[in-house]
Amino acid sequence: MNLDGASVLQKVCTPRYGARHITLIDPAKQPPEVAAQRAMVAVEAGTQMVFVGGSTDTPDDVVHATCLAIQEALELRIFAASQNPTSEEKQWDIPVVLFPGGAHALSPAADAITFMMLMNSTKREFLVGEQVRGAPHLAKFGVEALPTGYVVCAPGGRVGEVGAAELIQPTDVELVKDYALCAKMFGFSLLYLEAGSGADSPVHPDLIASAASVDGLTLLVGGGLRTPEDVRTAVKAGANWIVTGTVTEDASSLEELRDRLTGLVRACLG
Ligand code: 1GP
Repeated sequence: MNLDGASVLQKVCTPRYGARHITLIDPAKQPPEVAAQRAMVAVEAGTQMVFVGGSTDTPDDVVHATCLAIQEALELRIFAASQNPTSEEKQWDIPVVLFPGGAHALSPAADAITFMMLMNSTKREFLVGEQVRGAPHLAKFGVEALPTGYVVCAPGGRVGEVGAAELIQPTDVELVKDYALCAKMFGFSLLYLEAGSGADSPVHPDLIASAASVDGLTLLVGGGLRTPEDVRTAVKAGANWIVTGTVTEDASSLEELRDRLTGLVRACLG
């Protein structure tokens, strides 16, 4: 959704106190209508952006159906809020952003895409190959590209394996800073430090702090963040956005999801 006409990039990069929360919805993990219900609960709990993506092999039509279902649910909530003087339409003005595993997972129904270079991949495909294949589709769709340096840190999980990443280890504090500098010099606005979905341990706070010492980048951190304490540690180290996915997928009910996300969103304030 985009009510005020500002670009998604402007919204993402405007500094805020503490960090903001992103709910990652993997279209492969539930039908579109369930994805939309989960996204609405997430927004009620205070999440500020929805990422759609994650798996490496989800086809376009599944990604598109999920984006559409989420956008339609947001539109309905905006309409309902516009009819109710005590409700805020702005609460539902939430960007739906593609977080693709490759050029196959795109949708014109998204507001933007994290247009990523997997900077520590050893394969051309993830440095620039998939991006070259995806760019003409995105240009045709008019989906806004958010230029993003994506750096996979240990343990790295499936994205580390599939993306053939030379994983950043917890002690590689200088190296991660060099990646951040490099991202800035390429003109990327966002830097995403990823430990891998479902990781046993999140990105080490020393790595986050080192990357955050490079100014001019908006820092996203995700992978293995499950508890409010995990989130507070990442925020104190300098994360601007916290991404969580698994806690949404494995919640046993929408109520449990609401409780979990409320705790994580609060923790984003430090
Ligand atoms: C994956 O960083 C995200 O790209 C989210 O990770 O599923 O571990 O929350 P989790």
